[in-house]
Amino acid sequence: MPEVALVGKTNVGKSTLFSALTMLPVKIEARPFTTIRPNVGIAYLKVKCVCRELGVKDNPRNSICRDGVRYIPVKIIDLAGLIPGAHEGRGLGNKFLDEMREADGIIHVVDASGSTDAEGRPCPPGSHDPLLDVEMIEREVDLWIFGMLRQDWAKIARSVEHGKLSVEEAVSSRLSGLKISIKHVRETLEKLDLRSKKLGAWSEETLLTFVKHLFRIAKPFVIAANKCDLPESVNNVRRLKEVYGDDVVIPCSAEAELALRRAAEKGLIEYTAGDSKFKIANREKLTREQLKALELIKQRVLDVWGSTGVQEVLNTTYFKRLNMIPVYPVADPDSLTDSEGNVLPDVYLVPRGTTARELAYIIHTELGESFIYAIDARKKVRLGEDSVLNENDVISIVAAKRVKRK
Ligand SMILES: Nc1nc2c(ncn2[C@@H]2O[C@H](COP(=O)(O)OP(=O)(O)O)[C@@H](O)[C@H]2O)c(=O)[nH]1
Ligand SMILES: [Mg+2]
Repeated sequence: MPEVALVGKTNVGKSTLFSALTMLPVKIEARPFTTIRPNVGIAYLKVKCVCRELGVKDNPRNSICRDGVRYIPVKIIDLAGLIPGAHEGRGLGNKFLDEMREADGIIHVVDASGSTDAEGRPCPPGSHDPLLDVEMIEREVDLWIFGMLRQDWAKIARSVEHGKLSVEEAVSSRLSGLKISIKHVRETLEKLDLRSKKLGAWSEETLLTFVKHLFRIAKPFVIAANKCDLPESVNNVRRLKEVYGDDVVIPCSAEAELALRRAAEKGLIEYTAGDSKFKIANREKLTREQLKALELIKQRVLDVWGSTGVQEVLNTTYFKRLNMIPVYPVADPDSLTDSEGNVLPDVYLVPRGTTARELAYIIHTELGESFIYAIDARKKVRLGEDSVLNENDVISIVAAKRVKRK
């Protein structure tokens, strides 16, 4: 399952965001995916399902479909708060960095209202600059990886010079626990024009620059500009966007989202994650305080920002930053079912650019190995192994071996 990590300073709202994201987005009878550990849970991407367009009633197995909306589970980890010096093991530094290893992408949570100081202590809104926090976290992570590589650099350089390994192989194998691949290393070397330079001749500065770029390529991040319900956040969201861009900075209010999901769960309001409004379902059941709190969420969050931003944080991470697309593998291209008759059972997130054969490999190694061709179930045409898949493709793989889905 894809995995994303919440990183940030203490008290910026990581746990609140984690709670909001791991609440079920819709009511269902049996919860198919449960919390794994207290700080590891399941969150849901929200996409338009292909069921309505194809005129079928689906029975999802690896995801949930409600009212034509597909909810795709992803693993989410709430990491311990990071503080300056973490890369040297200060605070929970090492545990933190260890838990981040597996993540495909990172949600960097900052307190956009500026009401927590550099060490994560509460301070008056507007008195701390959240841009400094983004820089602090980036520095800690960069120095940590830098430390790992520098320690072994002479050894890595030798194995390349003796022709045992390519640069990509040597560097990525040292960082393999971090899900940093040969492709990521190659892209970074090319970007920085470092191909022709002998590893033994790299300065420490070159190595640090390399690490910075490598990490950003291997682990794309979004900045969740949290506490946007506080007016002091408006200016900071603008400043963050100026530096990191509109596709990276997503204003959000984790507290508002959590309150709305809880009220919806109790049947007090009608609301689904990502909506721009909610409807009061049962005014008599709400206390005066609850009504006031809901009114404030409307005025300070929904009317100002268009939504709480929480669903957008997750969707942006996968669809804009990690550049994933949803595709729907089926066994039978006519009935759109798996071998047990479930209609549109699965949705897979794959990197944009994935080919038909690569999808077969993702589903099952044997399916990839014995791949003959694929069928685009919508157009009823054959696809060769190198055909690049499109968003929302419904694909049936024809292979020499029949394999059961994982
Ligand atoms: N105003 C406001 N406060 C928030 C928001 N999200 C979290 N908080 C508050 O910030 C404090 C720290 O939250 P927490 O989730 O424990 O932060 P963590 O240390 O990063 O996990 C708590 O008092 C939360 O109620 C938000 O969206 N708006
Ligand atoms: Mg926390």
